[in-house]
Amino acid sequence: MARRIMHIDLDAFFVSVEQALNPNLRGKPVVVGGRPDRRGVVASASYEARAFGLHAGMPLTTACRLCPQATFIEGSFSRYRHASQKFMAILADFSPYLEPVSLDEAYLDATGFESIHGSIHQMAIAIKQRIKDELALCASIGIASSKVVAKVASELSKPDGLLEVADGEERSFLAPLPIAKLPGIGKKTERILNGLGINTIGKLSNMPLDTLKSHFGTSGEVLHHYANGIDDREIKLPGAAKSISRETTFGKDTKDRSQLEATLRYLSERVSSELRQQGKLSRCITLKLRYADFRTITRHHTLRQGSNTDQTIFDTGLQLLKKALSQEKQPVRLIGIGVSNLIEPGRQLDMLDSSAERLEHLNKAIDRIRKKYGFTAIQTGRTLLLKDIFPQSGEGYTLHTPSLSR
Ligand code: TTP
Ligand code: MG
Repeated sequence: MARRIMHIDLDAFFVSVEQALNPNLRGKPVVVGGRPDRRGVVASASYEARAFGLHAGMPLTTACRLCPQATFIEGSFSRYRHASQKFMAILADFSPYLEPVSLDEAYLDATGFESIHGSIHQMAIAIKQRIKDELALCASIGIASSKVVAKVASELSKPDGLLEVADGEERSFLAPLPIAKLPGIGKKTERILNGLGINTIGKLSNMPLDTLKSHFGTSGEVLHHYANGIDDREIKLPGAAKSISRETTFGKDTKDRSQLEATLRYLSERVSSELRQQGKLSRCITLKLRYADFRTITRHHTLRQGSNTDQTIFDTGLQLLKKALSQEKQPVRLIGIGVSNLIEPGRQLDMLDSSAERLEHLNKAIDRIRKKYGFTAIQTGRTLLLKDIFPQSGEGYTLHTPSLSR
């Protein structure tokens, strides 16, 4: 039986919460983002404001020029978080297979729920009605056999929409749409595809896989599948790791750079291997150091693009380590590295950097060998040094490497 996946997204979320609280604002051009005479951008624009060309990300000064009669509101994140919690609670009443994606967006697996509501379409109507009755907000819902098609459908149906794509109709539904409607196609990919004469999802779906791969590497394969309405991604229930980290306490406090760097390398490889096992990329790398006097510091770096390679995670950690050591002369008692802000690879199809792709292949090969022969079967020049520092026991080092936060 084909899956029935729903993508639910609230319309003009921040603005709609303000309109729900203040009926005078309903049906009018409203912008949340800040005062128009201040620096800043539009976070959310009502559909009445969008008619004047306003959209998220537009500088407020431009928004004010295009639509001076709009009401500009600073906004309050706690109000939006509160509304979001209520929204997710309503969805959870309908199916336990719920994956919140952002404050106002979620996937829900409704497969097999026809018998309860008459049809999945009826179920979606009931969800929209409860959101309207209890929150005075409007949701748009797409229903399809996969996440990607459901998301395109909900976006297309906005505002106050409901669009179901029947099983088997995925390709023909997507075909006439401009490529920018396909999740994961950013400005850069769009430009390259347009340069190749590809402007619709249908044309993209007919492009030979090899050609796509030659332009976009492994992301080309994802593009090919999405354009053909193929997407096996499951609904991911919350509770999966939000961060992964490893740390180790030295037997004896140390200032030895090579020992610190070798240990950091080892811990980075452990963390990135776990990331790859979970099929995730990380955008935030954190270094943790505890000094001899027990003072503990953490230093973060945010990557422009997500990564799960040993090299990127180690290199980033190393930069943070070098900086920290230049500022503090005490010996180190504990070193740790962590990754957070975890994302799925599908969300960064714009990864066009072939060196990043080569690293990904290399790391996958290393994982395969390690799975077969043990983690320390492969070592880099840096971690080899640990052999002299830590006695080896069986297959792995006797490093104390607890997972800190899960
Ligand atoms: P979206 O769902 O992208 O936008 P929206 O709900 O305002 O409008 P619609 O879904 O009808 O197209 O984002 C949800 C909220 O996230 C949005 O109300 C405000 C916030 N947001 C920002 O703060 N900055 C942004 O650039 C975007 C896109 C959204
Ligand atoms: Mg929205």
